[in-house]
Amino acid sequence: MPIQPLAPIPELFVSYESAQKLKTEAADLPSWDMTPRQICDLELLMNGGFSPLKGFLTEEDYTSVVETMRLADGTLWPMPITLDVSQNFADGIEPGQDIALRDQEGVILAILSVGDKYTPDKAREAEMVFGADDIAHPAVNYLHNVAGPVYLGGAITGIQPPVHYDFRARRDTPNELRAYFRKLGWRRVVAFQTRNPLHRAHQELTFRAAKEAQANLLIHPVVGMTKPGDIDHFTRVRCYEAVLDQYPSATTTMSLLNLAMRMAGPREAVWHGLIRKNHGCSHFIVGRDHAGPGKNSQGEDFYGPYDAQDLFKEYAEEIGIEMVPFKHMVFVQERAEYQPADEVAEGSTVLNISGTELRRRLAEGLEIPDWFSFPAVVAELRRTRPPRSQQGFTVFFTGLSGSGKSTIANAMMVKLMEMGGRPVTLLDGDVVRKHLSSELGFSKEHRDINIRRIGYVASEITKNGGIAICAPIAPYTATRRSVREMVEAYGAFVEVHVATSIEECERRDRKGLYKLAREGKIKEFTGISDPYEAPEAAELVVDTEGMEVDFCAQQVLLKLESMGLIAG
Ligand code: PPS
Repeated sequence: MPIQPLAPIPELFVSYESAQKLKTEAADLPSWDMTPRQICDLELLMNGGFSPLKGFLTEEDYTSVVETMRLADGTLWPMPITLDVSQNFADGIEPGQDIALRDQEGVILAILSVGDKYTPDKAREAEMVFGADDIAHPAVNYLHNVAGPVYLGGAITGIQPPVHYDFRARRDTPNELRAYFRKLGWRRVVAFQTRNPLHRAHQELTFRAAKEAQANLLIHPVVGMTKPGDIDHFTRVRCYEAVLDQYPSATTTMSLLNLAMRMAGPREAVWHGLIRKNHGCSHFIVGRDHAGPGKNSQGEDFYGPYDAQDLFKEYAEEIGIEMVPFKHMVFVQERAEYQPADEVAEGSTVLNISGTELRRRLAEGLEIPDWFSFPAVVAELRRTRPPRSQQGFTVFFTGLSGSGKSTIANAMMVKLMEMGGRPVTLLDGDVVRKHLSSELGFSKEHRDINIRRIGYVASEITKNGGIAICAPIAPYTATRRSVREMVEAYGAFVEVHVATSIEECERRDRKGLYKLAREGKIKEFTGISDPYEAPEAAELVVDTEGMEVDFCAQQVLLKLESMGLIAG
């Protein structure tokens, strides 16, 4: 059957003149400053990447998507695209009203005609969409700890796309890609989705897929939001550019997709298929553990390695795009080539470097063999990820007041300065409260703001190659986790639980605060009248009872050495 030439896909933008007019009028509307994830979603809503969606999901569509993977009218759509807002903002908004959606600099990107506002059942959303209400899943964590409590649904009127200053020439809307394919006469196009640098296994897989599908190849990496801890998109795009000449330019192209991934495995694969269909592709590669989020809090995989392929297969016809399934590709030494794991002849020597192993080799400055990757890619990765002993990192002490955090942290700072090499900053609880958080008290909300500020400063120090030593109480697991994520985007995060018991802290009572807390003269005092959630997976636990400060600081130093953060 001949394949129809690609027609343009509907976008949600109004004409330039209308947009100018709307922009002026929108100045009087209530406005919502969108989060980075919402901006990604809005871009794909407006440019047709999320077609047939016309806006953020209303409650009826949301419930239907969560429960059945379909919009209320029955159309297949597996991912809830929702506009989450704060309770405070939602309280001032009524259905029927228009609101201006702005980027983080305040530029108006779109108008939302609010259809309804609703409070979602987030636990249910987590179970149904991500398979478990477990915050080890990055999207479930986002849902509970980042996203606002109320969703606004309604149609979008697009004014302008979000502005990107990076890699502009490599970003294409669905219609730009469709026009490109039309112009080149590409009727069959197989898309390769990725959030990682391309190594030789990926090249082999994409070549094979293009051959199997008798199609042209679109390398379509995600540059919106990916899994926390992934290699940043700037580095990745430089890596992609470094290997593009390994592909025949007459049959292959690369374009960047500003998608905010959810790591939802099977549902995500179906969603990715719909998005690629909208971008004019006829085929889509689904490999092993597509959009996998890693391990759950029991240490098991959230999804089976081929669950995504199974679900895709079930819906392929409706998605309107053909799946090119792939098994895990491995290097077969005797043949000096990559093969799908299930095609390898018995008795062959199979070589493989996992993502974790690659990170280890980069972190330790070890060899990365040519059979695994391209020298240009490795050079680019090494530029961004120098060995750990040259990277910035954060040591985050947490524990009760009077547990000895500050004393150990001070000792650590001096020892690290004695070693030299990297600048060291101490963000002690008391110091931070004086210089960064003087207006804050000790409510949960204020403690969270305080810790996030510390996390932000520590992540900047880490990014710039320094050592940040933090020593706040930081009593909440979720907040410590979000600080960890902020820092791990740039370097190691070493959580040290100073596990001195409440009895011992109270016995010492070096500042006399426990006495005041017992007398009720200090309210919300951690360990007495306010909670302390002890870390369950800290890199190190130190108990100061009966221990010299010097010994405790040594334990931390040894930990840093064993993690490769300081040279042995
Ligand atoms: S938090 O929860 O992480 O924001 O607390 P933090 O900023 O580390 O607290 C700094 C010091 O404030 C003193 N202090 C209190 N601690 C706990 N609860 C209450 N209500 C309180 N009020 C004052 C306390 O001395 C903390 O210092 P450290 O160094 O931990 O003893």
